[in-house]
Amino acid sequence: MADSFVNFRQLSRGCTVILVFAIINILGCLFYSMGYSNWLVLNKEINPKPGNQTLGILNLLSAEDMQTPATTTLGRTFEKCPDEPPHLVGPLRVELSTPVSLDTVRKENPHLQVGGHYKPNDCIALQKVAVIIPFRYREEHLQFWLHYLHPILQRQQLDYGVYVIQQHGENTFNRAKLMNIGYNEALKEYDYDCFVFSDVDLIPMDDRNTYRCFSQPRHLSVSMDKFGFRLPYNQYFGGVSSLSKEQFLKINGFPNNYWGWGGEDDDMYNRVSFRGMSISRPDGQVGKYQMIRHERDRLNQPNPQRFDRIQRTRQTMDTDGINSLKYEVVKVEKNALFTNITVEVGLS
Ligand code: BGN
Repeated sequence: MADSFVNFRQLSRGCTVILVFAIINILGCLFYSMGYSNWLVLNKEINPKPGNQTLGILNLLSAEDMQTPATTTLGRTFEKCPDEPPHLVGPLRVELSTPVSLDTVRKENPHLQVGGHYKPNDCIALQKVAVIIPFRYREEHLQFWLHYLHPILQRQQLDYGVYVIQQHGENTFNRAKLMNIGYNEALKEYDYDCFVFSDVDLIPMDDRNTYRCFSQPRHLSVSMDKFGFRLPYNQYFGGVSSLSKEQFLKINGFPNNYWGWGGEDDDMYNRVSFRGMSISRPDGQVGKYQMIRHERDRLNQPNPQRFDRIQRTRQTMDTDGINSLKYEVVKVEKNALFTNITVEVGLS
């Protein structure tokens, strides 16, 4: 009885082993045939058809592959960047107590090209933007500006270049004329279609405030800490603004004859409204800015003529502007983070 019980157990163990072996074999065959067909699909995507390989990346895609949805890695290279850049983070913390060296900023931005240029490598930027900064004796501000702005502009997927226009010598500062010079010099280099004019001491506190152009001239710095995060007055157009090439030419650019602090931005507001355009603005959250605190510049005292000048914009704007601009370039330096153009703007 005990023997027959043992034999029966051995017999059933033998059957189980054979059954398991058979199942493994069947599964093996199934996996192999599916795996092979997958490999065929994969191989078709990676290796283009012979005869389509010669003319660069675009031609890696056959006519058949070009019709596949634009989600393929290769196809995406040639698409326009989206209207809403996907890597924006919204509100930003701006910390201005510890200075940042240019060397650190360089290391933080390994994808910049010489002269402070960048363009996205996975999509075609919607606009080509020159960022113009009028400048003199504000090295520490510029370091903060570059530290904060370069990463933001890259997240905004812009094809951009940064131009620092430095006024040579010790004459009274002329912010507006430096803006005109920046426009002119940037266009000598590249076919920009949009110009952002920014003071060096203004840092945006939200990266959704896109440094690009809109259907109307744009005022970007609408909500500055200095003014309690609101507009100081409705017509205020100072700080950071953007105009397309077409909008800029329509108003004959900036005035050239505002020497010293104040009024040139109000003249710009007048120019825009006299040409039948309006000002577009982001909302008060997106348009938040922190201003780097500083003393008034010794060579940029309030301009006593500004009150008269802004009364006469309508009469002066056609003859004073980009069409009457005169200056001399003293030096052009291209460094890793910006193009530095030193100019002689003349006397007040
Ligand atoms: C205004 C200045 C602007 C300046 C803002 C904010 C004038 C013109 C005479 C009324 N305008 O008063 O240039 O950007 O303050 O500081 O001074």
